[in-house]
Amino acid sequence: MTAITARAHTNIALIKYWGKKDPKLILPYTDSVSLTLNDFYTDTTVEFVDELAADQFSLDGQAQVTTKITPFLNLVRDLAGINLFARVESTNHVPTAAGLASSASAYAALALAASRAAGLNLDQQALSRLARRGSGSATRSIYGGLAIWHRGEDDATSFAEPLPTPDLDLAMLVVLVDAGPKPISSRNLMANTVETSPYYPAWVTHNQQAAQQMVTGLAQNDFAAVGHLTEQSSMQMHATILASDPAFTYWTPETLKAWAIVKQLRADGIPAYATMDAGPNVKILTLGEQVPKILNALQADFAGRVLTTTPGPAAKVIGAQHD
Ligand code: 2P0
Repeated sequence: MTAITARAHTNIALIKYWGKKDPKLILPYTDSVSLTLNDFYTDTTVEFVDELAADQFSLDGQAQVTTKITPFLNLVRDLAGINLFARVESTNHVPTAAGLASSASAYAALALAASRAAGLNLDQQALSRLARRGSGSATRSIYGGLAIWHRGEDDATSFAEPLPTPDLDLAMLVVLVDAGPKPISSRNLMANTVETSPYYPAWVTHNQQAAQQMVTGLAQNDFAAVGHLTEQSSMQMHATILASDPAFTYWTPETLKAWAIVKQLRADGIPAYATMDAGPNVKILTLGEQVPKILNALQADFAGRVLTTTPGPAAKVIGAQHD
C-alpha cells in the first residue's frame, strides 16, 4: 500500500483543556481554544504492510513500544475495513529542551497519515474527532491558527473547528525553564484533579464561560481581552491542580520569576500575557512588534533560553510513496 507522510504542528491552549468527562472517548469537561505554532511540529509516515505480524513504531529513529498507538491504529483499521499492521515512523521537530514535544502534534500527524495510508479521505472535522481519540490536545492541531474544541456530548459532537483569523499580529515566546522529564503525566494528573480538587467544578464553570468570551474577544480583535482570558485560564487551571490531593504544582521558582517579568512588562504598558501548561515552562502571548522589548526584559534571567514563534499552519500531507 501507499506510505503517507503527514506534518502537524503543536498548539498551545489559550483557554485550557483540563479534565475528561469520558476518559475512553476523551470527551472534555469544557471547550478549549488554541493557537497552532509555526516552529514546532511532528512528521509521521505510516504504511500498512502485508508482511508485518504487529505494528512497528519509531520516534526520532528509536524503536518504541506500540501500546498506545496500536489501539489508535485499530480505530483507523476499523474505519477503513482493513486488517493490516502498520509501520509508523515519527520525527519531532521540537527543540528537545522546549518541553513542547506534546502529544498534540503527534496524534494529529498520526491521524492524518494513518487515515490516508488506509485509503480514507476524512474531512478536517472527522480527522479532528479521530485525533481526539489519541490525545485531547491533538483534536485542535488539525487546524492552523486559532481553533476551538467544542466539548460536545458524545463522539460525534466533540471536535475542533477553526476560528476566523483575527486582525492581530499574534506572537508567542517560549521561556525554557526546565528540561527535565515530567514528574507526573498530564493524563494522570488531570484524572486526579477531576476526582479530588474541590475547586474543579468552579473551574469548569469559569473556563466554559471563558471559552465563549475568548471567541468574542478574538472576533473583536481585542488583544487586551484575549491576553487577560489566556492568563486567567492558565492560572485557574494551575490553582485547581494545586488544590488536588495530593497537592501538586508543575511550577518552579523560575516559572514564577518569568511570570513576574511578564507582569512587570504589562505594568510598563507592554501587552504580554503568560500561560503555562503541564510543565514549568512559560509561554508569553504578545503582538509581533513587542517581541524585541520582551526578549530584552527576559535577557538578564533567561538569556539563550527563549524561543519565538508565530501562528502555524494546519496539518497536511507532505509526501506519498507508492510501492
Ligand atoms: C491543553 N494540556 O489544553 C492542556 C493544558 C496541558 C495543559 O492538553 O490525556 O496530552 O492525551 O488528552 O492533551 C495536555 O494533555 O492529554 C493538555 P490527554 P494531553 O493543551
